[in-house]
Amino acid sequence: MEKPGALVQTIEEGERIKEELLARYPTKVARKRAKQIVVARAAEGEALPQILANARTIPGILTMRGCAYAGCKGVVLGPTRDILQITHGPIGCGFYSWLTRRNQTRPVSDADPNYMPYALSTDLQEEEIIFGGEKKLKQAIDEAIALFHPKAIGIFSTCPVGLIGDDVHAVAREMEEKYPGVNIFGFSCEGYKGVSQSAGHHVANNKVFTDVVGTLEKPKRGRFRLNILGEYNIGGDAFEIERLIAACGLTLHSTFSGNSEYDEFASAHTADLNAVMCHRSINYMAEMMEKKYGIPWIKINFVGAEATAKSLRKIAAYFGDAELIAQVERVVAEEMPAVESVRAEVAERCEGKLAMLFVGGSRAHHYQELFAEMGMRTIAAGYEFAHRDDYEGRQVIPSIAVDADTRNIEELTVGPDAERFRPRKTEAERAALEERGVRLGEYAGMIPEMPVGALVIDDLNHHEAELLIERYHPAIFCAGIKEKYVIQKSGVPLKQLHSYDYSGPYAGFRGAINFYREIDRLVNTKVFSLARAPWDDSPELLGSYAWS
Ligand code: CFM
Repeated sequence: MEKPGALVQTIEEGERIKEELLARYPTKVARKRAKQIVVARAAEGEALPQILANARTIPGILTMRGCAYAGCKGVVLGPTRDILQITHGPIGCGFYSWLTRRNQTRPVSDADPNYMPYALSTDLQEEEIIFGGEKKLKQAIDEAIALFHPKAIGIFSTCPVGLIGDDVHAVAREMEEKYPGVNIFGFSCEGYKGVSQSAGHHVANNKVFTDVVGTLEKPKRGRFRLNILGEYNIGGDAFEIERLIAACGLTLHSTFSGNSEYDEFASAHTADLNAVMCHRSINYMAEMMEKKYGIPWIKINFVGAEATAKSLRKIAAYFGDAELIAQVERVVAEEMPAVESVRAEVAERCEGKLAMLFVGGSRAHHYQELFAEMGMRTIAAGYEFAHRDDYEGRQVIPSIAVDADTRNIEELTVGPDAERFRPRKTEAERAALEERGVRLGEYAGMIPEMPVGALVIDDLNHHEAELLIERYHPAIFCAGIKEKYVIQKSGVPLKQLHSYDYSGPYAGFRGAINFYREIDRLVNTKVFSLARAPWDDSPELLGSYAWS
């Protein structure tokens, strides 16, 4: 496996490509983009480069980003099956956030509710945009309760709702009085609320924390009880993770929010550890739960076989039980041979090939592990919307400038709960864990783990993607559906790392095997290099109208 610090190209070469990427921009645009593109340096010795992130996209640039509503409704709440989710807005927002991410769920029994196959929306029309949509929202809630009898309803605001001034929180309160048995809460996640999806994550975290977590005292049984935060069960990832967690003898109390249900969120404060997978989307929840209930968090990653083994060991080390530690070793030893044999086979064909990863907020980091295991090298990577801490590590948080866009999102003041605050580890225990390499509340970010010379590009755009492909001809480009066909027309296969195209799981040991095989197929087929884009042959299409 390629170690961080290995050279993928010289720093000077990286800097040269950066200059090229900037060359076409007007001066002011180039000045801003220059801060959003850095060349990875050695992890030790040299200081990490500082990157500009979570800043507004320059108007006119074709960004890969989505909106705050997508981050709140689609991402954080979307994968939970028994919170009835009503999109307050025009129909398109509800429709396009409806399972396009391929998040899956598995109710415990057929009798258990699963609302994920439904897309509920108030379908706002011109009349409501002019005269207000609150009445229609109340009607929608009446109707939804009569049909589904849910425990909880989430209302998600779209752009026009904010513009016309509908108060979804007042509606939620009023309807909760009418239906005292139903927990109804609204999210101010209007699409324009922040510079990207990231704002929606924060809005979602806040509301779930204040209105759901801690409302139910129903701890699951087990000696080693943890929550997994920031895992969303894309392509069945959560099922593989659940299999491993159970095999190790751990009790998964709740996942935020892959394959999850309302009661698990509501009683999540009773668990003893939060294991954070996607730092970007859910670190707020981890921090707030620690402050209020005393639950520490650790960063884990189940993408990559090595990373999975490392994460299971880290969890076991946190609980510190000898039998648990031994059981994790048994599980790793059982799982690894199958992984290793496929890995060795594909590495022969994939060794040295180049990958580029441009995904939202954590996969551009996590999936580098899988490529490295296959002997592939990451030449360029970046997040659509992550923050500086996801690039450089959490130690930079105090130095991140707070701008107007950030201030737009409420920052909750959280203190210890009068009755339920219970530090799970003493200061001495925390220090002992640190000594053994289990760092609580810590995430070192993507850049320190990247090969030296690789390009790190925040909020990549269309022009830059095309230029990168021209310069490097990577064996594979990882991004999403908006990029997929444009990239493939240039002869480079694109793997969707949001929805996984049509496959998965990719997490855990079995997921790693799936990924090795899929990538091997993609990078070793000739089909993409044989394809010619229509504009290669006829750069200009001429047509004529005929009248009769
Ligand atoms: Fe976290 Fe995600 Fe991601 Fe994300 Fe997303 Fe996603 Fe993503 Mo698409 S929560 S930041 S907002 S790991 S939907 S499951 S793949 S952009 S890299």
